[in-house]
Amino acid sequence: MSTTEHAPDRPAGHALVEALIAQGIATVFGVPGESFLAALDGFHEHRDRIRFIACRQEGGAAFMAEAQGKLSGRPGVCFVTRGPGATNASIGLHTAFQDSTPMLLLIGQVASNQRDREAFQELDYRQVFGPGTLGFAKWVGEVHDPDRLPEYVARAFHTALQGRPGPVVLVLPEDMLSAHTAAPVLPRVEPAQAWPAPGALRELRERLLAATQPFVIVGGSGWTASACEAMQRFAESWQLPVGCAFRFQDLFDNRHPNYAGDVGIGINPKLAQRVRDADLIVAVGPRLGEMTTGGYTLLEAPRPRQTLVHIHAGPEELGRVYAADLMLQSSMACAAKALETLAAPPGPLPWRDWTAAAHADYEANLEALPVEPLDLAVVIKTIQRLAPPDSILTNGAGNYSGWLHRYYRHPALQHGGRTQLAPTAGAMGYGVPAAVAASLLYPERTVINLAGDGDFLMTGQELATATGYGAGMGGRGKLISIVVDNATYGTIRMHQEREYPGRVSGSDLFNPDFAALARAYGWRAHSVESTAQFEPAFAAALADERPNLLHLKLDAEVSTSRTTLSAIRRIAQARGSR
Ligand SMILES: Cc1ncc(C[n+]2csc(CCOP(=O)(O)OP(=O)(O)O)c2C)c(N)n1
Ligand SMILES: [Mg+2]
Repeated sequence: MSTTEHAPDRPAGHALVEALIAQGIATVFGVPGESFLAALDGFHEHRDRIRFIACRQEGGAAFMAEAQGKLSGRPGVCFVTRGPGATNASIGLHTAFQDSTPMLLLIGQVASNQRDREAFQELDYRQVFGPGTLGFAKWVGEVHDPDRLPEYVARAFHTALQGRPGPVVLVLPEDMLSAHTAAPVLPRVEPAQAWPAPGALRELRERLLAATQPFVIVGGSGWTASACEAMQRFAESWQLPVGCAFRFQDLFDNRHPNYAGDVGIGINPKLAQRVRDADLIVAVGPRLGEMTTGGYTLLEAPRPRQTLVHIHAGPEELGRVYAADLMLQSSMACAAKALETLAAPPGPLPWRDWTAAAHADYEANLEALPVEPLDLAVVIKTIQRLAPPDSILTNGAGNYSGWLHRYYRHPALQHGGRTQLAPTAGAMGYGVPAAVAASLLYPERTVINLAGDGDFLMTGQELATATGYGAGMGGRGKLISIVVDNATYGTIRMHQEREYPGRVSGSDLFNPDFAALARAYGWRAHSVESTAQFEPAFAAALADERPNLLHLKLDAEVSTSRTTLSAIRRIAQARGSR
């Protein structure tokens, strides 16, 4: 969209909405507040081009915007009111920060002539969300001059997208939003892309040629479908094994013969050993956080035993934790294209068997001993078999997610976008709002949420948002939430049994009848207590014209896809409890 020299005089709240439209935003998630009525009026004014989805809690709204950022690669937008609204939304900001997701949080602020009095719900957002390397936001801007609003919005989009993507906050005093301006909006922002330096690429090639057991880890944000394709061609020509960083499993085709598995929580022990045994790690995009590095042990911080090549879009990430042997600052789109131009020597490379063994280990890890009466491995494999291949899978935090990550095989990111929406920040409550957002944004895609019983009730009220806006209704794409109810905060119980065996404290849960709860929200629902009951219930959900919830009752004893609670307790007791 081109800018005009002069825009008609209108409230800044309308200009704000025009600026969002100019950035390609057609959906904003939020909870309304009296602090931004002039902007709400702007959404009404431009309702044929943009919609404001009214959510039921700002935590859900912020997760939806974060999911929008993950799916589209452009900043997802969340709009909330001051104080209580902003603090509720903070979980989504934190997730976007840790997950490097572009996102914009708009906050209505007290009127300028009330500032600094601790006026009603007043907070100083530059202090609360103030930028830092361990923070909530890359930038917090407060707009005081309505004529400069377009400048702030354009800067917000640039900042969210460039380098390491992440969340930004714009604070909007209510009198500024209702003041008039004739300022034209600025055109759509495209991020500047950094390319790897040619000398560094030559050095990377030399390091590859010197390796005997190389290993590639892909992760982080800023990937495109063509970057993933280029990455695959690089892996093929150099015959490299590729693992995906924690919750970035959709960056490399999980069926590809070079795929080695996900380097995350509950990692295949053989894969963990392979990462340790590698002599060269090429990390393309991940920031190599605690979950991807097995608590900084698979790669020891700050100086790993393996030779480390770290490629990241943000210069501030390079050298922050790991003293890599070679660092390349590049966006993923450019890095992958550059990597595929590296000419590999002809014929089989010395590590060809190492790569084949990595994939064989991955395949073997898909096998599981049967579990009675309800087998989550079979549940995930059934989802895979019946759901369309471009389905979007969402989850929050909890042991239940381990089965999804272990058994679900994601395709590589395609032109339709990502197929995995999961918080690397480990925020419970993420999966339901992420699924609702995905379903609203891509009504033709099937969206499947897997939630724990603890996880689900943190944001389950967003089922009402789905119903209210027709998510997963009538169209081709379905919306299904699968609640794994083990009547416990199972992950915490697992840690308790390991550290304080037999001393359960604070982790038991009383649960509602989740199927009845879903029906009350206008969803259809099924209760599943055995493996045999799952497939017909899931097939019915896939055939339905309404969103469906499947309530799965699991024994708390089934702790993870690898172990049981009593086994954890036995080992801890043998070790001697504290
Ligand atoms: C917002 C938030 N609060 C607390 C935690 C700590 N936490 C991590 S997993 C977990 C339990 C999850 O329980 P549930 O959803 O029932 O899944 P389960 O582990 O039982 O499969 C908790 C409390 C967290 N990660 N996020
Ligand atoms: Mg649970």
